[in-house]
Amino acid sequence: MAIGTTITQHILSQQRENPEATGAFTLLMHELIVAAKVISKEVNKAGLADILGATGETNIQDENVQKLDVYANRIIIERMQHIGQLCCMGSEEVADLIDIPAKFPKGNYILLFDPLDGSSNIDVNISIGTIFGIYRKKSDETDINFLLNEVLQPGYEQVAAGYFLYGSSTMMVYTTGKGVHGFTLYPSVGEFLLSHENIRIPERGKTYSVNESNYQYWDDNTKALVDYYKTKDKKTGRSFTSRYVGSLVADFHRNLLKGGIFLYPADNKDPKKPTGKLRLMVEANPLAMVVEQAGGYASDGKGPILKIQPKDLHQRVPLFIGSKEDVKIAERFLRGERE
Ligand code: AHM
Ligand code: MG
Repeated sequence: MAIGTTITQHILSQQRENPEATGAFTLLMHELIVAAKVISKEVNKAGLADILGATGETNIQDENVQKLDVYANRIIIERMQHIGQLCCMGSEEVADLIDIPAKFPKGNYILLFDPLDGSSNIDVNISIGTIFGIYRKKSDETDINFLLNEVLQPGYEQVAAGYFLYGSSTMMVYTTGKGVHGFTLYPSVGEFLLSHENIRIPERGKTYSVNESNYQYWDDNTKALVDYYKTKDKKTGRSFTSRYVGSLVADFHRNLLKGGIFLYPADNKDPKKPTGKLRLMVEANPLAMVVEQAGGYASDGKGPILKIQPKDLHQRVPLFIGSKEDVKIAERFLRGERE
C-alpha cells in the first residue's frame, strides 16, 4: 500500500479481502478511531487546563478537569455504545461488563479496552495509550447478565487488536490477523496515515524492560533471568540495555520496533496480586495478538498468553512479551533452566 494511505482505506481494503464482511467491523473501527482522536486532543492539552482556567481564557467544562483516564473511558463508551455493532464492552476502569443502552441496537462484537494505559505517566508528559481487543460473540445471547461467558474467550479468538499511542506523535498500531500496521496521526489533516507497513519485530533484541525495584519480591528463577540480562558476555556477545518508562503500551511499542523483551513477572509484593499487575483481557491479550502477528511471542512464563482460558474480566497475568527468542529464553529461565 502506498504511504499516505489512510487508516480507513486500509481497513476497507482488508474488508474487501473477506467476501463475507458486512462492513460492521469497519464501522466499529471508524468510531473507535474517532474516540482516540478526541482522547489524543485532550491528552495534548493536559496541563493546560489549569493555566487556561486561571486566566479565564476558556470556559472550562466539568469534563476538562476530569481525570484523563476517567475522561477517556467515558469518551470510548459514549462513542461506541450507539453504533449498533457491539453487544457489550469491558473496560479496565469498570468492574462489570458494560451493557448497550436499550435505545441503541446491539451487534455481535465485543470491545475490551484499557482506556488510558500508563496512568502514572498522565501528569508528567510521558507517552500513554489506549489498548483494545475485539471479539465476536458466538451465541444468540443478548442479555448482559449472561454475556460474561461470551466475553471470557482466549486471546487467540480476537478478531482484531491494537493500540493508540499518545506520544511525541499519536500513532495507531493494529492487526486483524493479517500482519501489523502502524499509522501516524497528521494533526493538520486529522487523519491517521500509514507510516509503518507490515511491522516485524526482530527475532532477538538488546533491550529488557522491567520494573527492577520489584527484584526482592521475585522468585529465584525470575531473579536469575534479570541477572542474565545484566551480565555482559563477550563470548556470546550478550549485551542488554535497560529501558522502562512505566507505560506498558509505550515500552511495548519501542520493543516492537527495535526488538527486546518487556516483562512484568509474578511477585509476592501484594498477596492479592500474586500473578503480577497486568490484566489479561485488556492489556496482555491485545498486545500478544499484535506481537505474534509481527513475528514475536507473548508468554505468562509457562506458555502462550493467547491460549489462556480467562476466568475473570479483570484477571491478572505475569507477562513476558517481545522478540520471540528473548521470550523463549525467559520461559526456559522460569522453568529453572539456565543459558
Ligand atoms: P494502568 O493500566 O493503571 O496504567 O497500569 C498498568 C501500568 C502499565 O502501563 C505499566 O507497564 C505498569 O502499570 C507499570 O507498573 P509499575 O509502576 O509497577 O512499574
Ligand atoms: Mg493499563
